[in-house]
This record gives sequence, C-alpha cells and structure tokens, in this order.
Amino acid sequence: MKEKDEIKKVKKYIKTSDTIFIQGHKNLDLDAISSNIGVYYILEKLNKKCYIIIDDVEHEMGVKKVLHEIEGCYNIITSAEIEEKMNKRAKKNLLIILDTNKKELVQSKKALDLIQKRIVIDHHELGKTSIKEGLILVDTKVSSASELVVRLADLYDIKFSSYISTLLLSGITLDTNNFMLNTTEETFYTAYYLTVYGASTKKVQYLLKQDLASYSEEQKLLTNIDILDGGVAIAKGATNALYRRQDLARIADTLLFFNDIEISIVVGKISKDEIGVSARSIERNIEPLMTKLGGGGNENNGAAVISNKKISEIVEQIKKYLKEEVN
Ligand SMILES: [Mn+2]
Repeated sequence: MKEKDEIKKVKKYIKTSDTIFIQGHKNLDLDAISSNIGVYYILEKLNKKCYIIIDDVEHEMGVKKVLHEIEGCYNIITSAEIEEKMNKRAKKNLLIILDTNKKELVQSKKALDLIQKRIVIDHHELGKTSIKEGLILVDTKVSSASELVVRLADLYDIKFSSYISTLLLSGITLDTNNFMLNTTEETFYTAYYLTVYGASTKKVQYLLKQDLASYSEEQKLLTNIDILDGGVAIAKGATNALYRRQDLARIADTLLFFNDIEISIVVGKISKDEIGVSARSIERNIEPLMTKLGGGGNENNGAAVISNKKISEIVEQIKKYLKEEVN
C-alpha cells in the first residue's frame, strides 16, 4: 500500500462511503477474523457504520474464542441481513474483502452481487476467479491480511487498542507459522509495533492453541509419510477419514518443523468425493506443482482440491510432477 495513487484511492473509497461491509474467506481463521475486526476498528474511528458478514456456521477453535470474546461489541451479520442494512444510495455502500481475493472463497457471494464498490485487501496470489471489479490491493510479499491492516491504520494514524493488537499479532503468527514463513523485516517491524500497542504474546499463544482431538488426528496423519529426495515429505490421510482443509494446512506447516524437510505436502479426503492437497515449502517454489494439480498458491504456500480420484493416485501424480520438475 505504498503507491501514492493507491493510498489516495483507498482514502477516497472510504471517505465517500458511510456504510461499510467487511468479509473474509469461508472457514475463517485467525488472520481473516483479526483483519476483519482490525478494519472495523479503523472505520469506526472514522465514524463509519460497519458490519462484518459471517456465514460460517462452525468455527475453528481460535476463531470461536475470538467471536465469544467480542460478542455484542461489533455488528456481525449474515448474508440474509445485508440488504436491510444497506444505504439506500448505492454509492454510499462499500464492501471490504480481506484475506482472500477469490469470488468462490468469500463468506458471502451475495455481498459481491449487492455491492459493486469494493476494496480487496489480501496477501494471496491472484487467479482466474479473482475479484476484478474494485480496488484490488493484493501483495503476496506481505505475511498476512493482519499485517496489511496495520498499514491501513498507519494511513490514518490510528493506534490499535491492546486487544486488537493481540488479534492482529495472532493473525501474523498463524500465517507465518510462528515467524518462520513469509516473514520480512516489515513483518517483524509490524509485530514490534503491535507489541508496543500492548499485544500480549501470551494471549496469542492461547488463541492459537488447538484441542487434543484434532492433535491426535494430526499425529495419525504424520505417521503415514513418504520421504522423497530433495527433502520432500508427503503425508497421506487414511482413506476413511475426513479432514478439514485448515487441518491439512496445519499439518503441512507442522511437517516443516522437522529436520531435512524442505517441502511438505499433505493429501487427505475433505468430502465424500474430494481430496484436498495442502503444500508448504521453505525455499523451492511450490506454486507450479499446485497449478498442475488444478490449485494455486504462492512460493511457500499452496493448495488444491481434486475430485473423483484416490489419494494414492494423487500421490503418484505429485511424485511424477516433482520428478519432471527436477529433470
Ligand atoms: Mn491470511
């Protein structure tokens, strides 16, 4: 958000709007929810009427804790309530999309249909299904949506409360896997500032804690691993077990903590006929592989969803692609 023109545009978009809807990606994580709340906090200071749209029915643990803590403090609505909350004058409504830029991944597609004036603030790679209409602020070099929100606050000289600082720090901690991935000097600088504003690292730890049941599911997956040349680890889910996409992602994260593992790929069933692939990499670019599988991502981080194939078939395919890449 350094470009002068972009800054001007963001300010203009916000200045000319008075009812602002905020949404993140489906299956909210701590980066999505924290960036949503961070933006809400900024806009409230600018005297805007704000709504966070959440259609998810189930939440992962950290998000559940946050939503419980903020209950009653923020206007949180579902898609069904958007129209009645909208300003009669279309131009006065603004939609801010955080932590995703893909149409199919947003909490509320209805919001996209209803509100044409939009700002997308995200750190994921653009793709075929990216939102094109509106002000698109996507920077894949930035660790997280939470980090981008800190920059937004900076434009208005707004200082976050210690609670919001803690949330944003938890978003950064999650997306960088404890400052191990996608971390630049700017990330540390942002973390430093959030700490100065009173962010509690102890509280971040509490928010990021997972429960024992999901931990033991992860352990099972971690015992079924193929190790390939070049430090590639492929973990395979049981054929009868269903996993959530974010859990596959977390297992891929965890694998990178082990010696000599440079790339981690986790393959597991996510629905009756869909297999999810989640990949992480320290050095080597993982994106080409994920694209070949029909997914996407960036250098360190990728995912794909494949229908009507067996886990074993997909693993073979991955091995073949990896071999081709090296040769
Ligand atoms: Mn994120």
